[in-house]
Amino acid sequence: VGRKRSLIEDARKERASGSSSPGPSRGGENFVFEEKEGTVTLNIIFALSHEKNAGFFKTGKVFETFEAKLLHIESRPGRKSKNSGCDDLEFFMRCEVHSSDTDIFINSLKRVADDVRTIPEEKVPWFPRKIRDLDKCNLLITKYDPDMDQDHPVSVYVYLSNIARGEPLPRVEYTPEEVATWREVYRTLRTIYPDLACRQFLGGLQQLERECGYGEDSIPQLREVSAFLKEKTGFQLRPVAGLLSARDFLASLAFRVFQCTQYIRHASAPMHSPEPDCCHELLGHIPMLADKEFAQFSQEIGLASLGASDEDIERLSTLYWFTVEFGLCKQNGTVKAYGAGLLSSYGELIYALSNEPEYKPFNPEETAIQPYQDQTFQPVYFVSESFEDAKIKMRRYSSSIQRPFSVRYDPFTCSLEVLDQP
Ligand code: HBI
Ligand code: NLE
Ligand code: FE
Repeated sequence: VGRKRSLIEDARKERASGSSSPGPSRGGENFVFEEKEGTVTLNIIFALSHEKNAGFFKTGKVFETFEAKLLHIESRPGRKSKNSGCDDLEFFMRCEVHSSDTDIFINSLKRVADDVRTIPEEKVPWFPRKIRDLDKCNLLITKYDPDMDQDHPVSVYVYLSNIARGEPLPRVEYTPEEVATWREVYRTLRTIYPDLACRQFLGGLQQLERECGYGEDSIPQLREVSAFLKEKTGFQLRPVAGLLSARDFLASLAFRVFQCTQYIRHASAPMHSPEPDCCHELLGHIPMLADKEFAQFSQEIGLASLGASDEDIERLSTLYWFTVEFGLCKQNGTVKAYGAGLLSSYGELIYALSNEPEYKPFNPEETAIQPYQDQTFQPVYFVSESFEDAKIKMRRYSSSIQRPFSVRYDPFTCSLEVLDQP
């Protein structure tokens, strides 16, 4: 199980190394760096106060003495200057020294500069800070071709730039055969929704039918649906050519952007598709994203994922899987579906709400490590008491994820404020 993960990570590292910017953003203890052919790379921060003006040249002398190879240098106003108005400067330097000289080199710097510290290499994975950065979050894992053998997906990378360029969402001319598939999916699902779907979903779908042209006769276009959602919960859609890496997919949720596929499943299998398609997005996700509470829940998973470790991404995407995709909840004493993967699959929706599968109460610590199935029905479903309850539990879980910073979303600028923790 799991979606072609090594591919994801390789490509991500490639991208990260292309766009990484060194910066003196995080402090730490003296840090031993990777050793290569007798040299080590150090990231050093030190301060020079006003009185120590000549200090800069003295530090240069230390670099010269130890034959330190300077790789990068930056300066910024130091901490003291902010409080006392005196103009000290803080320097960030990245350099290579002989491994055996490391300690004496740092000690020599300490004699001529203040607050000498070494800091670890940037270990936080890159993440988008502004909504237009999402143009870099298009790491495609599989481009789905419904006519192709399921076992042989093609891997490609596609970089769309809709957000940055403000391009309108592309319209798709669906063939009569494709519309016929949509009709069949819509018609069969519509008959079982009233019994099996949660209240919020039914409300959303009714609104879409009234206000957004939802119905069995045509496949709704992303442009209209996106405008509808924007008014309801601020979510907007952007087109994507297939399955994205979990990191990129979750990151877009932080900005209330939902990445949507536009192709449709093969006519021969209208009741279940292992990969997302427009039936899944339009019928499964969109009605739920029109609910305020649920929209908030989705965004919060996205915010928790930003800059998280690979292990945390894995757990968050499992949580996303068992809630947003395959979640069940209690309503008026009965169990209903709210997961999009269920609400877009006639086969699995019936199965999930039959007596066959195992149910477990939703509990993030446990749910996060449950193995999941992405080619056929789930072996187990997690039942939430309510969205409110799921949100509170999820918040508690997210706050336990260790990150050396915290993020806050600014809805006015659609960007993140990233706060270094004291
Ligand atoms: N990409 N386009 C697309 N749609 C998804 O639903 C999706 C994805 N990539 C990853 C993913 N889902 C899962 O890993 C989630 O659990 C995050
Ligand atoms: N199994 C779902 C469906 O048939 O619509 C799609 C799941 C996508 C994660
Ligand atoms: Fe989905």
